[in-house]
Amino acid sequence: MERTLVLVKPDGVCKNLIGTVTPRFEQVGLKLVGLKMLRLERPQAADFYKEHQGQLFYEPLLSFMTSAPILAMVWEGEDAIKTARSLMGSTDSREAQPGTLRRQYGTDNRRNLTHGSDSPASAEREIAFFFKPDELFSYGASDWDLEGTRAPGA
Ligand code: IDP
Ligand code: MG
Repeated sequence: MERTLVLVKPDGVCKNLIGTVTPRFEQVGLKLVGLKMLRLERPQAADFYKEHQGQLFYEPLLSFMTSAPILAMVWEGEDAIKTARSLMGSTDSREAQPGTLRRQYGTDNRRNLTHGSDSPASAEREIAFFFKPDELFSYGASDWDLEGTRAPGA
């Protein structure tokens, strides 16, 4: 099963959209296996986005990403990387496909609500960036249903 890192960026958190964004990933069949809220420090944001160092938008991106808390999530499922990115839509919210999260709730090409890993290699790096192995969980759909294993009357 593939895993991908998804962030709700500061705009999504500040607009109270956590409860709007997360069900969308559940609805396409992905499973949440890791979750935390944190505020990025500038050096962390710089490291996370280091592939974009030197771009005109790099410094404003770091300011944006450190402006408020973010939600970091790991979603698991078949084709999780592509599935999550198609749900989000393309980078510029103004040009993203109608119905995508970025188009519905993002603002422009910087303030675009969510991040999603773009390849298995980035997913591996980005998941490890935010989560220790014991902060990620494996579980099945019926793991909670322990009735058959209980002693009578318990
Ligand atoms: P992605 O998030 O769709 O993978 P990337 O090209 O990896 O897009 O860019 C990382 C982030 O940098 C974007 O999500 C967006 O917040 C910001 N960004 C990308 N291109 C621009 C731009 O041209 N102007 C302003 N911000 C940008
Ligand atoms: Mg990217």
